Amino acid sequence: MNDTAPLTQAPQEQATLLQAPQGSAHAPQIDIVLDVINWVSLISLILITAAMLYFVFKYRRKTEHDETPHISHNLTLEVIWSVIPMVFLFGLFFFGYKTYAEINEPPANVHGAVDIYVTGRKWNWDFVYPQGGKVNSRSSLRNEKNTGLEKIADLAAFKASGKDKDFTAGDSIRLAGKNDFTLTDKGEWVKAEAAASKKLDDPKSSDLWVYQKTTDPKANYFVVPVNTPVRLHIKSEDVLHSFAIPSMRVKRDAIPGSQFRSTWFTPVKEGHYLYTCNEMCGTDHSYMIGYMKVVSMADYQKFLKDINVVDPLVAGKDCYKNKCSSCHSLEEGKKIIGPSLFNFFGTKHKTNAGEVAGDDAYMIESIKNPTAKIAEGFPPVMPPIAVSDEEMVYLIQYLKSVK
Ligand code: HEC
Ligand SMILES: [Cu+2]
Repeated sequence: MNDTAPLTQAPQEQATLLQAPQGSAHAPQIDIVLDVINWVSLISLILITAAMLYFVFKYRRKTEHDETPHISHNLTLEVIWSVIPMVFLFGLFFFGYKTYAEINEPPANVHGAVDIYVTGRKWNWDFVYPQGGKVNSRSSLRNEKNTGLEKIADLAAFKASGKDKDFTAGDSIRLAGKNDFTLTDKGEWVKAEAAASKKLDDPKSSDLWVYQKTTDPKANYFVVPVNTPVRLHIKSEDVLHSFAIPSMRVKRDAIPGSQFRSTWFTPVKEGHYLYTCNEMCGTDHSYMIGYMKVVSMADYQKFLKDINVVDPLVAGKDCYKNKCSSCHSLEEGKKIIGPSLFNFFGTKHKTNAGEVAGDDAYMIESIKNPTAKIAEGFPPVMPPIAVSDEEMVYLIQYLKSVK
């Protein structure tokens, strides 16, 4: 994987005036529906407007004594103009709905599919890989090696570091607290209006930083392999967000709570593709952006190794031992304070809210909001347990692996 390849060198198809490039296998299907709707709308608009203008002219009142003729209705005409568009619109609906349903309900068993857990918060995204490791829309590596932030005290030190060569006219930096500078087209750093450099400001930091350009894809990419089905499982930690990759023609709301919403696509071309938050979620909503990098399978494996600083099953086991094992055994039928979690997944569980399937959603709900449903025959004593999204992915994998 060539980390340093600038955006412009990526084999990225150009967007047209109306549409982002078709980056996923299902993109053409969606675009056909969209094109049909657009063309039909445009042609209808022209025909209806033309007919209207013609009739306005033809049937205008010609003398003071013109009387409007009495016309009640014409059954044949009315049936024709109702039924033909109806058949057409139903066809369009089914065609669109089929694709919509397909991409929002990823099948569970797709051979070789890649799963990524996407969590939005104000105002960045986490991408957790079940193989272990995480990428954030702010930093490309889990251990924050590559946050794009570096402490630099003043302009002289900044220039001495040679970092200024990476910036082009219009870019801003923040040095030593409130000292903001913008690069002019004459190549000079001038003191900037605070508002102008706001876009490169990290709300969490009052320290001495210089920021890498936010357009640098390596500062905020997540990586997927080409020609492989990718399942995204999306959720929010705080407010409503919406995760969208226009070129892949996918978009799914990120909803706070225990439920991951899924979507899937198969990227068909290597390159960089912009992702965005499509829900107005607060001040820095528009900076919840970054790039998805589509690479070869070999490069993808290499990327996984780069970010894989934990073994998911070991991390999952640690989480279980530290946070659950005092109340839940993993032996069949062995109760401690709560029920055994052996074979939790795939079986049904009796609760005060009826029978519930043992799936990821019920597991996450049990941990975050234990009193939502109480297991039959047990006291409602389980406290809500702080388990981060990343831990959750590992914990669930571990619990599934215990047989
Ligand atoms: C202080 C004890 C305690 C701890 C710690 C605890 N639980 Fe529980 N848990 C319970 C009790 C008691 C119940 C049954 C009552 C209920 O459903 O709330 C329960 C219920 C559950 C259920 C629902 C089981 C079913 O069959 O319906 C799940 C799933 C669960 N816990 C998972 C976990 C996980 C995972 C952890 C660790 C992150 C954990 N619990 C930590 C006490 C605990
Ligand atoms: Cu958002």
